[in-house]
Amino acid sequence: MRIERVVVHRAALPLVRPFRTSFMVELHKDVVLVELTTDDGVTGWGECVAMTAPLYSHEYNDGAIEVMREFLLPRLLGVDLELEDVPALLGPVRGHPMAKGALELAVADAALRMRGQSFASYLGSVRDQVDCGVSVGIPADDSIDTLVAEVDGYVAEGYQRIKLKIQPGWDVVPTRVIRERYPDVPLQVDANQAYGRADIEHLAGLDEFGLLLIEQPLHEDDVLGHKLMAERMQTPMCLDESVLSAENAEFLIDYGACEVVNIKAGRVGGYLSAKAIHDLALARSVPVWCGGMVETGIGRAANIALASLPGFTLPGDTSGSDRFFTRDVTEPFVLVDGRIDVPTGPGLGVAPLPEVLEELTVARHVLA
Ligand code: OSB
Ligand code: MG
Repeated sequence: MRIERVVVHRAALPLVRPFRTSFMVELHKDVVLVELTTDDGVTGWGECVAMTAPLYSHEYNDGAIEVMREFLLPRLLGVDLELEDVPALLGPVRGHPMAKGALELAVADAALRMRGQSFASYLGSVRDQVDCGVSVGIPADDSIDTLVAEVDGYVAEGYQRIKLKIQPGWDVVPTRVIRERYPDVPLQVDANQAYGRADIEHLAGLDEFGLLLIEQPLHEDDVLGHKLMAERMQTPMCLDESVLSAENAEFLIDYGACEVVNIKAGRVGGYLSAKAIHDLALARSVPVWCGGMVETGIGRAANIALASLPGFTLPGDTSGSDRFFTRDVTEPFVLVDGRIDVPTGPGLGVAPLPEVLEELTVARHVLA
């Protein structure tokens, strides 16, 4: 296939409630969707999971669009393209995994629609539904009551695992409250790098709650700190921001800094790289789960397909569309009995609803 046209759609999706982490408060999801058309007239969609500002990682949406236009797309245009060639073609451009991943996903959707194959089947899916967890932000009003009400709602909806966002001053106490209220619910915490090595003893206080894992407590570069903390704590050490490729995942695991991997395709340059990390972890019996970046139905469809691979043995941040949005840009993904059906249609199996996209779009960029 050859790429004929690429349009980026930027939309602002209101969130059902503010999403607060140790690094930011999000009120609207800043959506970047890539629409790619091939010489056969087939359309593929991808989603860039960067945010407005470079606070989770170095990428941000204005920069990602610029990098796609100036440096990435020119490497794909005019080439008779196979999906599997995309990582090598984009490889010479250093970094910018989320921008690369968005283009790779649009190529994958188009290529698989042409073949009539679902993304899940292409990746090596072994299940028709995936077990779903939910990521619970820090309450905007710092109130335990607000947290409890939100968690009560998710437990009642059937989520199979709760992840609490933590930060200094919001860690052991809220975790204890939720653990005492729900003694058996699978529970984990995510700090998004908010702590330092001096906090290891304090965070070891989380061990009494029988958590599934603690996610990215220290700076992404502090590999030794994560290893020391993994040795000090019983709670398994899970890395998110530190894991950037299959090569560094292998190092982090073998070094002893990473006992569980949060796999996010955007963070590692796309779904082919995500699958390589899955394969490596599976070979080493390291559990993985599918992370999320508050995706619309486009990225959510791809994540649910990824989460249906055999090594994804822990519930992911693959919540229903209504966890974040009153109206998704695609048909919504709906939680049933704590699970979501893996899309079976060709490619991603979903596409933006034209009227919804039209209504929510704030800017359009024709890149090619
Ligand atoms: O660290 O996992 C994270 C959302 C935005 C940026 C980083 C993270 C998150 C989440 C998951 O916690 C959100 C989701 O359910 O999509
Ligand atoms: Mg995380």
